[in-house]
Amino acid sequence: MKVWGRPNSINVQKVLWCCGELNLSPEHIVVGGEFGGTDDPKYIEMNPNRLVPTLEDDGLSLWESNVIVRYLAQRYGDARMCPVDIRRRFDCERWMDWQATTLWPALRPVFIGLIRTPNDQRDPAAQKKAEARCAAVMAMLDERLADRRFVGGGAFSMADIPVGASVYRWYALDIVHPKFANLRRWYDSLTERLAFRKEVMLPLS
Ligand SMILES: N[C@@H](CCC(=O)N[C@@H](CS)C(=O)NCC(=O)O)C(=O)O
Repeated sequence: MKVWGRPNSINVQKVLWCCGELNLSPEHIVVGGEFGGTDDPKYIEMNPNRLVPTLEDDGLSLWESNVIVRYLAQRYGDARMCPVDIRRRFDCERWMDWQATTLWPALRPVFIGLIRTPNDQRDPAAQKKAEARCAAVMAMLDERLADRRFVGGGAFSMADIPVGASVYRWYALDIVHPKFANLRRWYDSLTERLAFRKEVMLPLS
């Protein structure tokens, strides 16, 4: 098994964290961003998006980080990691799609504005607006976690991975974080997981 992608990419982090949870030890090939490699014809054959991550497993090439997490959880995980019951399964799926379509689009501008934008090019008004939008989205997650230990229910599952990698970034940013007791309790529990610490809790860059 091979995972292609630079370690500071949130989408690569999801995949490496998932591998850690499943006790898988893929070969990790660092490509993308300053490392290049994503425009090589061989890479484009695996991933025509020219983005990271890409997974190679058993003759299969997969891209789209949340799809890779689903694949790994179903193929190598148990019924907690990837629920068999169709309603529980799709409850998890929904939160994984929510991360890609709602949470990350809200958080990304805050992250880019503070971590990847030089001081003299920052737009404080846009930044403030983005932070407020992000807090509103986090409030929804806080509510979801009011009566659940984890995003998918009582046990850690694939649903925690995309959302957890995003929430690490949010807490790691130097912004005002409204007090969300449920979210914080869940997040603190993630910080006790070895693979989360190793693959996700890295300095932001
Ligand atoms: N929806 C895709 C997005 C992939 C993506 O945007 N990856 C970024 C890094 S987070 C990327 O490849 N950027 C260009 C690069 O690193 O060369 C996924 O979830 O895998």
